Amino acid sequence: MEKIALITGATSGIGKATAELFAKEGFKLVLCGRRQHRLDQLKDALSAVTELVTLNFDVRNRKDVLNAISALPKAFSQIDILINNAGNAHGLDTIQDGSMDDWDAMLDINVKGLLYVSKSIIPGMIARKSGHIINVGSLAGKEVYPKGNVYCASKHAVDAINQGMRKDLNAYGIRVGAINPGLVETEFSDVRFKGDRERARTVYQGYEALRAEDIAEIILFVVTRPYHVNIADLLVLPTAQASSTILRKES
Ligand code: NDP
Ligand code: 8X3
Repeated sequence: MEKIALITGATSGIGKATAELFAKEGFKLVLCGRRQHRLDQLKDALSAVTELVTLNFDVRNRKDVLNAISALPKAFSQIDILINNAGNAHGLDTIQDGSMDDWDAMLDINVKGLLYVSKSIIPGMIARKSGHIINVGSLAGKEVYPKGNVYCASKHAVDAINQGMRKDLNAYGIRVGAINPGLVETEFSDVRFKGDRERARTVYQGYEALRAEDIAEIILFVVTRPYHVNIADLLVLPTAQASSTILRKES
């Protein structure tokens, strides 16, 4: 039987690339996001390739998260693979200049949203004593860079939650692991810089950033290992990037 994967943040970037690759590999999909037109486009594009349903909810709204996931049609209700990917940075400011709205967004989406989605799916995995959770963290969950303060805090929280889930779910045979990318060229910087495309573009200029497809391939590798293999924590960087602050640019 095909495995069922639920992917949050499937409307763009890493989540979208993962949805497209997983569809090709024959996974049944539950694709989540807020932009309905993007969910519709995904449905149109991927329905010919695999069976899928889309769910529209904001991960910040715990009632909507629980309602949407608990109302999944029976054929999609037993999630085998949860990919906790939805998230973003909002702003890049010193702690003294940071906006409280940006702080709320990052902590509510990247941390609490990930928890709400997980809480909706883990009970079923426990009952079936099977499942695999992939948490998309970041290099920002391993290091703190200037002006990264709260985004880095949110991804350090994902790192802690990843470790905590692995320990708490060990008794049930559920695999838990994190993928922590460095710079990936997606809509991430458009969101961080609130639609300032010029500023967003400069983040990826002068070197070869990771592509969303690179991370999707790694996620596919992680979930297709034999059951006794759990890839617990991966850091994936562009070759040009050695750390949050060391980036070799050609120009
Ligand atoms: P994108 O901005 O391209 O994608 C973000 C996805 O998250 C979108 O599908 C968006 O969908 C969804 N999302 C955002 N906010 C919410 C919300 N409140 N409720 C539901 N869904 C939401 O960025 P990436 O693909 O780059 O980011 C994916 C993950 O990878 C994030 O967790 C990010 O922190 C992490 N990451 C990214 C890196 C990078 O350099 N790009 C590096 C390291 C980690 P919609 O707007 O439709 O809701
Ligand atoms: C995204 C990578 O370096 O912009 O998590 O924080 S970075």
